[in-house]
Amino acid sequence: MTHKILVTGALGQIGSELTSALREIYGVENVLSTDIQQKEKVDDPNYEKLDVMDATQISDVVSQNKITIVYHLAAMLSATAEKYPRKGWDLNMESLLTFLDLAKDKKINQIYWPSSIAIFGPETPKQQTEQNALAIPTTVYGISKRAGELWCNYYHEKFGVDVRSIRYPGLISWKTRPGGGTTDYAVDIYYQALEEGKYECFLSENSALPMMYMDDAIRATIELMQADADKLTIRTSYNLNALSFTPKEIAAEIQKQIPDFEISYKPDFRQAIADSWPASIDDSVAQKDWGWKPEFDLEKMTEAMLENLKVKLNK
Ligand code: NAD
Ligand code: AKB
Repeated sequence: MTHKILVTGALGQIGSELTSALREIYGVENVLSTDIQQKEKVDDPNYEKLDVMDATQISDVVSQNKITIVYHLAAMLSATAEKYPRKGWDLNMESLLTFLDLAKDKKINQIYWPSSIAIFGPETPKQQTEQNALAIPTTVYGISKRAGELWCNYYHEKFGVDVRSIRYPGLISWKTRPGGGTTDYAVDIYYQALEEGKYECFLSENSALPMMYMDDAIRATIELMQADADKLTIRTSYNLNALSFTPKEIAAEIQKQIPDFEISYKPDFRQAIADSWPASIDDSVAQKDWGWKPEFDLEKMTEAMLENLKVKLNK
């Protein structure tokens, strides 16, 4: 059977790269990218404007295009959701429930929905945070992701919905800039290192957070979606590990290639968000269930980021 795939939030940091990766596997014609932008403004032969707050429009797009699998990425991230709590909750929750209901009614076969390390809170053990560690999030984003995970599990248990999820750490990429997250500093720092030779970080020098290079995240997503359903023991969302570093450590890695690069620190409201999250993640369940293994460490990622950004920025 040919898969017909819908990606929401496809113009975002993950969506832009996931759409290309899915199209390499399934063909451009079988992967419909959607986002809130007008069609005329988007250079993509298989794109449609789709507001995920519009359940009727979603249902129409799914039936008109005979969609079988949805990668639902549209969301509001941690820093922005702290500014617009109610809007963040509505966007992150309503849209997920719309897709879960479509799967319950057998209109689609499979859903991918990303969660985040943000589901954990200040009471969670910080180091090597386990799959089922205490998760009492204190951000709107974290609350919405934790609630979403529990809804996914509920729809799976109660209605047999095949919904799969990963708790991504902060994702680092060079193709599309991130939008409104607390881990965005770890992308901005590479741009500023090349463009300005210095960076003022909005987190303090020793704030360790779990992170991952985008290539690993895309591979993990596709591997999870292609895994045998009977191997999956987690239907909330899988912990996934790759890297853990502080602003000071990433700066030192950049200085290996740009010796004059300077970093300074001016923590803002995002510091409290970062302080409530784990510093590193235990992903032994994902390793055991579907063989997850990251490929990029801090050194390899920094080489890839600087090399690709030099070309992109003409440096
Ligand atoms: P992003 O902010 O880069 O992209 C989100 C996209 O959603 C944007 O293109 C935006 O235009 C679109 N969007 C917003 N409102 C919409 C609406 N009403 N209808 C349709 N589209 C709408 O986000 P991202 O970093 O690509 O994240 C994608 C998913 O992955 C989110 O669920 C996010 O919580 C999750 N996640 C991301 C990271 C990360 O580091 N990037 C980490 C953990 C989890
Ligand atoms: C954010 O910082 O909000 C995201 C995330 C870790 O979910 N990058």
